[in-house]
Amino acid sequence: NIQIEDDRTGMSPETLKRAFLDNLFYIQGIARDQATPYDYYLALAYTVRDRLLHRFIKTVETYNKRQEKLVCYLSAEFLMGRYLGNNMVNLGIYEEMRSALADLGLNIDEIIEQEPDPGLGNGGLGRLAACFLDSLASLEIPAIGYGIRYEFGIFYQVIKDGWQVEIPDNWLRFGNPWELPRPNESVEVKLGGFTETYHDDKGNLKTHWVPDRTILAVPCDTPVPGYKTNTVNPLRLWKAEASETFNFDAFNAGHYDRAVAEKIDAENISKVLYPNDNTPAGRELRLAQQYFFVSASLQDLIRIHLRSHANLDHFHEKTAVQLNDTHPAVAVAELMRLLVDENGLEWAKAWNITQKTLAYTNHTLMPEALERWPVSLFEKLLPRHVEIISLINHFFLEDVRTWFPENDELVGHLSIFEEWGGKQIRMANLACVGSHAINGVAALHSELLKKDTLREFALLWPEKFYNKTNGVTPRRWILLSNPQLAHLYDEKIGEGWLKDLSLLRKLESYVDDGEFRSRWRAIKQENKQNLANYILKTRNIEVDVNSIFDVQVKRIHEYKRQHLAVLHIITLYNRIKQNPNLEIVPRTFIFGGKAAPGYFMAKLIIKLINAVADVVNKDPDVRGRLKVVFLPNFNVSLGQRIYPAADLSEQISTAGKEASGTGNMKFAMNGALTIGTLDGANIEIREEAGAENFFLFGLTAEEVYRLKSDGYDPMKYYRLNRELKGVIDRIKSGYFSHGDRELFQPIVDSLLYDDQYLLLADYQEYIDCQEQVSKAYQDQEQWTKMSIFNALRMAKFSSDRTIWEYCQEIWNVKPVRIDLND
Ligand code: 26R
Repeated sequence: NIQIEDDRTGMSPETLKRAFLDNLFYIQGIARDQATPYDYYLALAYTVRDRLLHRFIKTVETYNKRQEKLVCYLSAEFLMGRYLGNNMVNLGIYEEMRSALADLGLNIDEIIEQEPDPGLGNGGLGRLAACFLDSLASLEIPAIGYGIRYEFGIFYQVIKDGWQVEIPDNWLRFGNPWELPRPNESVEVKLGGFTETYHDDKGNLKTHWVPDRTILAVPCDTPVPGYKTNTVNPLRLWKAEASETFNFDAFNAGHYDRAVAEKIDAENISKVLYPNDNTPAGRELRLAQQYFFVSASLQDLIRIHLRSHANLDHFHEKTAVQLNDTHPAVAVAELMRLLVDENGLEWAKAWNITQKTLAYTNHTLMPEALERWPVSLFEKLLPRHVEIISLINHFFLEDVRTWFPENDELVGHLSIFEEWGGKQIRMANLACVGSHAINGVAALHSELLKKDTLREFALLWPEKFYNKTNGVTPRRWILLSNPQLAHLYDEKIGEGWLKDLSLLRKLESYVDDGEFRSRWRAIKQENKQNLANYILKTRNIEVDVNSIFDVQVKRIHEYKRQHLAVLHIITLYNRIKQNPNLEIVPRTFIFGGKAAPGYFMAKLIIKLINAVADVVNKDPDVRGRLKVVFLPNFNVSLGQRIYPAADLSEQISTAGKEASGTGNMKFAMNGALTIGTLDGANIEIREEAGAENFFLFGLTAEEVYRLKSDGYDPMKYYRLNRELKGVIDRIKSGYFSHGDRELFQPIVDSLLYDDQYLLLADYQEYIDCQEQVSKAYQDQEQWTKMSIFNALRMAKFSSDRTIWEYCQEIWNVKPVRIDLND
């Protein structure tokens, strides 16, 4: 009985090598001596893809047969990062492939670097969606991710003269080997027009939507494999195209120019990701994007359901739809429309199904980030949905009035419509009313939601509120990013930790093993060296790998307080200038992150970081004790380089402002110590790591609230704190701006006269805490122990734990094992 491995499915290095060469020849159509690194990338990608497809097709087939409940994750953003390395890891063929390529004289790491970063997201929310897809497939949960196939993802950031400059991210330019377009499963999405009523054949009054345009939504599926499971779930992203019927009519009528213009209009819907994170962009096109992917996804789900059920009566028993923030909240109205207008269900029955299907995750407490759409704009695009939302609101408020008579204030807070200042639709209220579950993303955040942002809903429906503390996938954020660390774990306890991160606790006794600790330090040192090489190559700055790598990477936002870290740098700089022989523990400050293109203050903070870097890095008095580096274009791939190389993780947001944070988890898993406030998931990270292994400073959320209501005066801190005054005066003087006193004036003014994020109130405690950090770093043995405890105690922050909780408490779904021989 001879077994021959198939070239498309075989996993041995010999077969992989043959398949790779075959793809290079027959897919890329190129001879080996002509092939570029990108040809090698594509040949390798297709080799990996073949092995995915085999499992993908089996997975979909199994789901159709078994008819278990399906999770649908609706998200305007999926920040996936590169696929190639991750897919090889999850298929369990990374090492085999490395040796197959090495035989051909090729380096796998260089090939992996050829892939453009699929950056279809802004930051935390989009990356969370990507980690969730990895965990869903790894836990063998039937799931689909639904979103938009943006032609241009998050812009590419370059730094020119210290300023951020945005370059379009044309990530599809050289093709995308991972996606499978499914034009035959396209659906039509309507927009604009008006509504009219009519009587159906039974004499019932019905409403009919007459749109003024129809867009074709074409699904493109990307297979998402689980870690060492046979499950491969689809990420289904919708691409907008002009609908064929429309094209035909317009062209036939002889309006060639108009037809072309409308075709471009249609394609614009999935053209570009809005680069805003926590700052509003109330544009019509953004609402069109949201409705476009929500409508297409819900139509898809209904079609899937009706393939094997006679009607939609039990839709909610087979489908759980999660709304990733309010970006897809129009789903509440759209599902009602599809059920009532298009499928003839009664309103009450449809409403029951809708509420039981949908659940809503809130990701921000920033008031300016709560989505509101002017009714006039909504009506123009979605006239039928405004009617449906009005009806939902009418029935809802009727109930509220019977439960709480004569409480107009409560009604005002709960209403989906904001009446004053131009009528608006509050998307968070719509999401709450239409969902059976509402959750925040860290314990503190979920509490503040109930106490503050969604207080009235929590009073009304306490049983609807949950907490689901965020997590990140250890496959990408430990194994792929930090292979040396992963190897150390494998060596000591085998590979099981990647599926059950709590197994790392077994290693805790090694903190007392000097040999283990020096091995731990050697890994960190090598990671730091790799990053140092990257910094030299890309920025031409030499950094000392024995200095503290003090890192803050995340979107640039005033509430995240990158400029508080700058105040610390200038404090140290001023001390050195006063006493050039001062002994300080050397530090390398590393920053990275994008600013929303329209967010002036955030862009000025980037300029300030670079301006301070220019002065500090060049000043001979500093003599290498301080270095400041801004790494351009922070993205998933750069994160994979940075987190493993960090000694210190900066998590210094104003308490109560950062919903969770997820970078904080990636740092800690890779053995960085955190300096942080009691905000978001920092609180839980500290609980897990142990307070003695965490550098805590700053006001609590409660104290922030009280200080503000008592009347906060930042000027008081400036006047009373000489060192702080010295720092601010240094910026004011034009010292970092070639004598220009205007340039950073907006930052100085905002700190002295407003300071809504309380930098000055937290300044001294932050500086003192950083002093503690420096002291601790001087005892390398002790520091290493703290580092080890941090990394080993992060099991709670595996997204597997998070997803499992969603499955149990919100979605009510269970795993489906995929058998390839079925
Ligand atoms: C509506 C528009 C202005 C907009 C608002 C907010 C667009 C994008 C956002 C991004 C927000 C929702 C976001 O990314 N929030 C982050 O979600 C992470 C995952 O839950 C958290 O870890 C992080 O604290 C939070 O800021």
